[in-house]
Amino acid sequence: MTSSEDTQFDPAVDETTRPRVGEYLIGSTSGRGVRVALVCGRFNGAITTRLLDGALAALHEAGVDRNDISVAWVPGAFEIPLLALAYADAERPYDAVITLGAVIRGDTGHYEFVAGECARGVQDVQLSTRVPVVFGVLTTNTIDQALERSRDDATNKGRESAFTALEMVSLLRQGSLAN
Ligand code: INI
Repeated sequence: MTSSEDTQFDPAVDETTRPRVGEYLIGSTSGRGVRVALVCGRFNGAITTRLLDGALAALHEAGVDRNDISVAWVPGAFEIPLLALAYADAERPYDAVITLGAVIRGDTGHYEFVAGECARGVQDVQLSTRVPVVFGVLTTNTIDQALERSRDDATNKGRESAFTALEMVSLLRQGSLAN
C-alpha cells in the first residue's frame, strides 16, 4: 500500500538532503539484469492471479527479461516462506523474491495464524539471506477489500510489490552497500 496523499514522500527531499550527507542512496526500478522469483498462494487464487498479473506486467515494463522470472504456486500463504527461502538461498539465488497471497479474515478462523506466520516467515527469510523478499500478501477483512487491492491499475498490490522488489535490489547494489 502506498502512503496517503497527506503523508507521501516529497521528492524535493532528495535535493535538499543530498548536499548534507556523505552518501545518499536512492533505489531505481530498472529491471534490466535482475532475476526475480514470485511465490503465489493458490488459496483465494482468483485474487492472487490478479496480483500475479499486476506483478508480471510491472516487471516486463521495468525491463526484466522473461527468462529471468520464475513463478511457483504454493497451496496457501502459510507455505509461502519456505518457497521464498528456497529461491533466496538457492545455489544461484534470485535477486529478489515477491510473495503474493490473499488471506481474508471473513473466511478464516485461523486468519491471525496464517497471516502472521506468513509475514514473520517472509521477514525472517529476507533478514537471514539478505535477499529482498517483498510482502505482497493481502490481509483483508472482506473479499471486496481484496478485490479492490488487486484491481488492474497502478494500485494493484502485485504491481507495487514488483517495483518495491526492484528498488530494494537497486539499493543493495549501490555505494557502501554493494559487495
Ligand atoms: N491460505 C491463504 O492463503 N489464505 C487464506 O485465507 C487461508 N484461509 O482462509 O485459511 C489460507 N489457508 C491455508 C493455509 O495457508 C495453508 O495452506 C494450510 O493451512 C496448510 O498448511
